[in-house]
Amino acid sequence: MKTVCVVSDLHMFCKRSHWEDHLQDMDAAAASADLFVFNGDTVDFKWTTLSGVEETVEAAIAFLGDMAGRFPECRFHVNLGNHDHVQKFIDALVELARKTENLTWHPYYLRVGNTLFIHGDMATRKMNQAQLEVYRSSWLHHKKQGRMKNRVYDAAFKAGAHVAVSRLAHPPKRTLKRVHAYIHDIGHGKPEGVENVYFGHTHVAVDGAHYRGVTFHNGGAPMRGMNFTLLTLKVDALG
Ligand SMILES: [Mn+2]
Repeated sequence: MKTVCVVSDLHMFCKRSHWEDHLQDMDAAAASADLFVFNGDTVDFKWTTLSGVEETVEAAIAFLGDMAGRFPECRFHVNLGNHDHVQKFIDALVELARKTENLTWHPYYLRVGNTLFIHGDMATRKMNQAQLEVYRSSWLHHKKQGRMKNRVYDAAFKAGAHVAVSRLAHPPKRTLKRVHAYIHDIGHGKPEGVENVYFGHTHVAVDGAHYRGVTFHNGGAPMRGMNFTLLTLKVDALG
């Protein structure tokens, strides 16, 4: 059996994320895991507090390269989410993966034995793979949002609006229905041997919910008022 740690929606460099509070736990997990999955929206290019996309790419690549370097016994995998499906980041990831033996990335998913890791954008709007690709393409050249807009969002965030919005936008049953439909579309459903799905995106934690023979997990997000957990699991195969 191999040990896998999965973390989603860190939203690094977004002021509203407390991602830095979890760095020690992430190090501890990486020290004992065989595989560490960043499950999308690891980096927030839309709400970055750094000067822009370039500086954010640089900081994100430095962070990932540093982790992979410090834990050579662990394999790192980066799935993209909507917030980090950004062309300049993709270009830099290609280069990082080329020179980093224990790091891989994929825009959409990672399958390991009976377990599938996906970001989960299709929970917000029903999307098959073709529709998800169209949606993601709209993020490729997304610009960092301006300071005024960010301040307005900060104020709404302090009032807890994000908690209400996330829960309203993602009723548990509909979320599972949409994610379930998507994994069938990409050929990684129960008929193809998938029993566990780890996703994120909604920021709403899901602790082993069963839907049509598949078990769904979501570790939440490190935002105020939301639950956040580094999830650890065992798998019987490392593909
Ligand atoms: Mn997302």
